[in-house]
Amino acid sequence: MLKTVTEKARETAIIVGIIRPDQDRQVINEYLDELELLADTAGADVVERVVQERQRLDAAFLLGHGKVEELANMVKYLDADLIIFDDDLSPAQVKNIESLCKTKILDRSGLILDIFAKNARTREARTQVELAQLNYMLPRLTRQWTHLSRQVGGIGVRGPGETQLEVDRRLIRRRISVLEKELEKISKQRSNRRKNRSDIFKAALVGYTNVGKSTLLNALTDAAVLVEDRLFATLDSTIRAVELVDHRRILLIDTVGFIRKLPHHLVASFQSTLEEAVEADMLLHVIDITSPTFREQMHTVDTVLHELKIDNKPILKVFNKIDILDDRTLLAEVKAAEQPCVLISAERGIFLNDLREKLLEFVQEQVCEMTVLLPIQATKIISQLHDLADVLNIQYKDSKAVIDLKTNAENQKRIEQLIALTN
Ligand SMILES: Nc1nc2c(ncn2[C@@H]2O[C@H](COP(=O)(O)OP(=O)(O)OP(=O)(O)O)[C@@H](O)[C@H]2O)c(=O)[nH]1
Ligand SMILES: [Mg+2]
Repeated sequence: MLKTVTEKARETAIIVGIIRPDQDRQVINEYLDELELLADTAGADVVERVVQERQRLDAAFLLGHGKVEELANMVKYLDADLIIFDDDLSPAQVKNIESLCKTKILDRSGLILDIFAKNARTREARTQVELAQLNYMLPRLTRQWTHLSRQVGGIGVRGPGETQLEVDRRLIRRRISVLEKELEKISKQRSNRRKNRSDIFKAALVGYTNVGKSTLLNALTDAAVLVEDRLFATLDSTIRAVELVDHRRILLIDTVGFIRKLPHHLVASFQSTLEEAVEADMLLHVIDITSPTFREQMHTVDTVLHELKIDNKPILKVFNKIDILDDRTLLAEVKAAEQPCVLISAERGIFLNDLREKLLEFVQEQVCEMTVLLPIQATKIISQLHDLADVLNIQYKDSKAVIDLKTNAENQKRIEQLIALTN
């Protein structure tokens, strides 16, 4: 039967999960719920879910050979456009399953990359996604990509005695290095912009995808950031000023969301967007308390923060969406176990003042004023102080420089170390 164009715009997918001996079926089903949401975001409707219990993963097919044959029949029967695996597939597994099932095969990482590519709007986001995609593609390059050099214009790109595959690899590597240089440039521009606002306190919104980070930014500021019940609506960082209860203004930064099994290349490429979080004075870890897997989501976020080496910053946990929470006992439980935290609804504007007050406490604790005494000759250290703090005043007395500074707790430690060097 012919499909109409609108029907064809969305693809149909079968999703596949594996239960290892140490895992339970319910957890795998929650992973598959999330995979289904990812598929939906990418533009595919899931028509079948396949779960297999396995002692160990098959090197050639991931699943048992019989199960893959079953999948092949299912593809025919359901006219599926693709099969998506929750587990990572090796390039060989993709090839083997593809040749048996005669349809597109994707794993979770590939799917996430696809969504990122679809949602990337700015030059920076696009560059980052393309870089991640090429890094993902490189080891998976097989004959199917051999059209690449023709696209670029075959003449002049083919070296003597090279196979098509080698040419493609070389083209990709060359493109990767162009993109890396481009990102370096963007990152420098960003860091210059950041220097201009270095004296203002900054808090970054971090958290699992779809928990309400952008909704919270919109609720606290006049930002009109896109909010969607889709994964990875935000790929760029947006910065806005927020007024606290004492009318002090701080900056709030919206960032890209995290997810379980975030592809490694993606985290690396998004370093430049996430630099805003790296430079922040504190983090607001936003959590969707209504998600059945919110504890695991928190753990995923902690792991990524650790990878980015920013888990040492002060963190305020913000439990969101309490307006639709059925299990009210959870509120007391979380309050007792997860301090410092606030429980809010960003969408309904519930308890946002609690959040503003808590933020102020963090700011007051973080912003410290200090006076340091240095020998006048220590000009190098004095100039370094300008990078680490706001220099409020310098006076020279008895061959000493007396310097009043305003800084944050982290830089205060560094300044103390610098001063210790002069003694
Ligand atoms: N009921 C309820 N829904 C909320 C609340 N906050 C956000 N949402 C909904 O949650 C969904 C995701 O919100 P976003 O603000 O886009 O989430 P995000 O964390 O920025 O997501 P990404 O940028 O995609 O990672 C949207 O459908 C919002 O309307 C809340 O307090 N209560
Ligand atoms: Mg967002």
